[in-house]
Amino acid sequence: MVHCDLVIKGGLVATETGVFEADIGITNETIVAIASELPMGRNEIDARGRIVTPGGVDSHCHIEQLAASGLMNADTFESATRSAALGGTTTVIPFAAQHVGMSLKAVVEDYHERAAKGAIVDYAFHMILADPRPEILKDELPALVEAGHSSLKVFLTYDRLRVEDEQFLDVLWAAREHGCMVCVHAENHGMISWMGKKLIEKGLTSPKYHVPSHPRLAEAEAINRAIAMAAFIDQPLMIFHVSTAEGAATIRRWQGQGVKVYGETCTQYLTLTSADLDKPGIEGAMWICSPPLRDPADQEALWQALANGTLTTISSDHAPYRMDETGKLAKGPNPTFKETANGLAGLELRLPVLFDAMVKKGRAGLADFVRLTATEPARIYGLAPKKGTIAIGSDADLVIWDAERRTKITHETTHDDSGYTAYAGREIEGWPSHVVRRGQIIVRDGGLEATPGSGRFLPRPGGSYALPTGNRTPEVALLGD
Ligand code: DUC
Ligand code: ZN
Ligand code: ZN
Repeated sequence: MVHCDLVIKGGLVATETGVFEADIGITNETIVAIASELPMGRNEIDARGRIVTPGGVDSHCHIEQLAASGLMNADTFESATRSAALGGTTTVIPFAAQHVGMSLKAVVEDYHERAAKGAIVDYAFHMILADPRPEILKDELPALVEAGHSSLKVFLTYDRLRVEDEQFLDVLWAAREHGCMVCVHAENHGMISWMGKKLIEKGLTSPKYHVPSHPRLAEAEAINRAIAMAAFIDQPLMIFHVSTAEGAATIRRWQGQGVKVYGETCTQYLTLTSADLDKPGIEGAMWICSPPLRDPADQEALWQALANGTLTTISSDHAPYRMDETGKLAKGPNPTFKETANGLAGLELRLPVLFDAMVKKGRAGLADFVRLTATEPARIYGLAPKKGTIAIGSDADLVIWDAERRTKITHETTHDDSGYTAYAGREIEGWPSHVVRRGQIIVRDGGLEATPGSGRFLPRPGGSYALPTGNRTPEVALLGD
């Protein structure tokens, strides 16, 4: 009789297509059997009465990333992925962020070195292109895609990061040639910049004014423009961090015309609102992120957009900054909203907060939770079926949930290095008791057992996903391939 390295006994196994009771057998880091009664394994976890989901795939998070302002975010690969693992996420896609003048190749090498040293969970990188000059697109990009870096992000806003429309077209064109996914931060730069200046001139500088400084229409306008350009070239596009009802409706309209455009939203847009920024003094700065938190009506629209397939992933957009001079208060103890670093920590709490909202409070089912937090992100970014699902042949990345455990979230209960959590005070039900990464138990009864550097890079070949539809506009077709 063949004994597996590890057997997860008798759990309620959840996949995107259904939920069933089974044993899961694991050998050599891989799921090798799923059956109602497997022979005893060399190791076992008793999961009777527990839910078993695929390890989370967080396809948008910023780790050990240098901002254009020169500010380093609060986490190293070790602290960020420690918090990810404790919250049930076993795969992350952070960024390798180029700034103007830099070699993209050197940037990617640098992030590789940092991740190899610190990462506890498996990882790939999206490359941020802030300076898509011809030699980067022609000489550096092809080799990087060949090495497995087949997704990239561009910004349509922010000084020193944003690309102009013509540069964006260059990026879309190169991505199409090399088979890359393109992700975009879609907000109208002029509207944000103009509105920010006007608010500050009027003395409206406290954290809550960050919200109107990123007008809702700035998001819808830039999403529409970005999709129009991607449709013009016939290049698949991911709209990151959709925060408004109008943004989601814009994506849906283009999807209805057959354009290959995907949409992501994040935990915070579904579970926090702009009211969180309206606190005395500078406290509201803890909730400053971009796009900003919105209204309950937007939350409702985003849930609906997830239910009808307009949006297909929920990421954390983990972007941690401490509430001190190394982070949000780098410009002094009382900065204007414009001078405050944008971002929240979220790697650890993404799955527990969503499990509570979707599975326990009934916003969606367990299968939807799995699809939106693991299976779809893995599929969209070329990691499926190795990651994001429970199936024979897939990596044995699993979370065993104590679905009844109640947790009162406090600043002290999280394990990243930002020093606070935007979800403090919330009581949630359900928490990962065990987390398995490639067959190894990395979290046991809530305690971490993995070593930094044990996470592995996941190369993703260009042209293996994110394929064009073949419907280029006649104008662009004149240019040949
Ligand atoms: N965009 C992101 O994707 N993350 C953090 C801040 C931002 O503007
Ligand atoms: Zn962004
Ligand atoms: Zn982000």
